[in-house]
Amino acid sequence: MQAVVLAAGEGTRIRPLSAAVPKPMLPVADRPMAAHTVDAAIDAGADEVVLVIGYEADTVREYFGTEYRDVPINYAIQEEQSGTADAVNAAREYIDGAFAVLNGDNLYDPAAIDELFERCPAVCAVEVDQPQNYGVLSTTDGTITDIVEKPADPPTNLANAGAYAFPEEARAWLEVPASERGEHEITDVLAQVIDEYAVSPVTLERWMDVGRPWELLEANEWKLDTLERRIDGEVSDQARLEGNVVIEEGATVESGVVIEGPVLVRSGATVGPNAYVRGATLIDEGATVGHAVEVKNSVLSPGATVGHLSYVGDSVLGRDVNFGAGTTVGNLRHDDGDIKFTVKGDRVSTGRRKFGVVAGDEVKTGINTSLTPGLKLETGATTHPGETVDRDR
Ligand code: TTP
Repeated sequence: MQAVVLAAGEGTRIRPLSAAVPKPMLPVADRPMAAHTVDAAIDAGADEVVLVIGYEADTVREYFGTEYRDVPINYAIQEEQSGTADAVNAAREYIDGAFAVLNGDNLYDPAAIDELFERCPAVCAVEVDQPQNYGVLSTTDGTITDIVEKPADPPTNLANAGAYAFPEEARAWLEVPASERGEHEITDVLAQVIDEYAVSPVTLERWMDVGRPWELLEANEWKLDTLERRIDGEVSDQARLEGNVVIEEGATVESGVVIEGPVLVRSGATVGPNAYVRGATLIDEGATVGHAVEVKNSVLSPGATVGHLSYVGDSVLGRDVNFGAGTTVGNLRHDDGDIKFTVKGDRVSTGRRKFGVVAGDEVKTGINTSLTPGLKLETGATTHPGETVDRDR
């Protein structure tokens, strides 16, 4: 079966992290997010992958190339993001048999993708508490009979998880009219497949749709925890590594460092001396965690530097960020309330008691900067020495 993976989106809700990298290429543990999806498809037996690309397309092309894990990769360009059916339609020239459609910004449990491929025509479903916020699937005798978008009175608690295995005939059904919100939706293609075929639901044990910055942290919490302990880098005898810790070849951990997994330190990164890293943290390629720095439950993108005497908790730091000595991130409100964050101009709850800051690429903080919880620093933003920053900039 062929797999069409949608990766044309910018990810406007995850800005500024998507300023130079499309959301599906943001790091989740040891790979870009979309690579988890492509790997799951290949493990399930995909013999060709078509990546639908658009925003910052070259980043995707450079990573996957024309062959990835011995499977041919093709690219379809979606010029304008006018919906998921339109995205799959952009890949139509490559489709010549049954095909799967997966989202490059979703994380699926890989066993379910195996089952999806086996049971084609099939769709992945996930049990949710509030089905009225999703596309809801109705089933009779183990077959899907209907899909309704965001129903006020949901017939089941089975939400559509956006992973489909379609018969070849569906290739001719990709040109659907625009929906009420003006997009050509893949769910309208699914509705036709449901009319013509017995479509099986495949229940996912675990699934994530990564849309907003704190969901990138949660994606890393999930996938870092699946890594097996491996120490290939240079680690001082005076360092202590506990639990699920991966130190890649070419990474350095100096003396006095304590790391409590799950933590991944990627090639070219350095930690220490005397640093404390804990709780689902990714220190990506070439990043630096220096002397007397504590990093907890965070993502440090390639080249990010937290050089000295700083605290970073529950935060995402973009590429080549530089935190000056003494930069301290607040990640908890005194009233213990959920931390809010600005998404496309609106303050929304992250649902998290602990959340720090999101710093776009090349942000630089002056020495002794204090950053309040839920702060967004745009690409290239700077702070003065000694400043307390409590408004996005
Ligand atoms: P979304 O998460 O709805 O869109 P997005 O990725 O652009 O993010 P945001 O809403 O924050 O701007 O998209 C779901 C998936 O489908 C994702 O993998 C991107 C992909 N997609 C396309 O490839 N083309 C499209 O026209 C649309 C709407 C989505």
